[in-house]
Amino acid sequence: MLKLCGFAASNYYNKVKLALLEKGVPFEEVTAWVGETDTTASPLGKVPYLLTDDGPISESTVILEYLEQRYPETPLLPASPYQAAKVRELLRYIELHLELVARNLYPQAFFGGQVSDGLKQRIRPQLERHVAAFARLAKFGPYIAGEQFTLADCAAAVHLPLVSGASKIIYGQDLLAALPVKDYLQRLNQRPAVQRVEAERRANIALMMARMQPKT
Ligand SMILES: N[C@@H](CCC(=O)N[C@@H](CS)C(=O)NCC(=O)O)C(=O)O
Repeated sequence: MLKLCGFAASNYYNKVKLALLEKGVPFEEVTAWVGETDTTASPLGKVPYLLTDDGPISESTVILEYLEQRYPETPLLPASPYQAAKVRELLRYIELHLELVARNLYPQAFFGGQVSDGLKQRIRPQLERHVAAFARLAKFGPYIAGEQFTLADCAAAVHLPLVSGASKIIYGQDLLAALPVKDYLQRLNQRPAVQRVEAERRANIALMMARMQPKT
């Protein structure tokens, strides 16, 4: 049985969890908080990582690709090499050009920390440019890459709400507001797998916050 290691408040963890649920691949969840991970499985100590019969794998998108190859039933990539590349392109844009840039804002937006005004000013134009580029690729028709639910939706479902939320909190403006992201996320939320991931995420956030409180 596959073991997905990490914690359910993590968006990277949830991207993989959503793919596993959508594909109907059986798996167990093993809680590994940051600082408590197995560095032989995830050398940088990041989550998620996956334990397979052949050994461990780290890096969420590498895990997604492994799952596609290892469990080809219920594919989350189109059969056409070109269309599959377009899904991977969108997935990369979401992770690299939206999530990783917006992530600079998360310490203040979500974790009670502070981000310098200089950093906020540098991130905003970058994020605006990346959102405009993402808008040229995203289809929302009805899924992010077109007619099929794909790996790019697994990424969009977990990363886009944080990009919206962080920009709204830090800049007073949701930088994704011009795109039909809200309707799209509502559509995704009708899927049982997305509902489960979201419910377990909320429950785990409460647990994570309680762990972060200084002990008196
Ligand atoms: N590129 C990694 C990023 C994973 C990641 O940053 N996970 C966060 C939790 S959401 C983490 O483990 N942070 C702790 C750290 O970076 O040391 C992936 O795609 O799996």
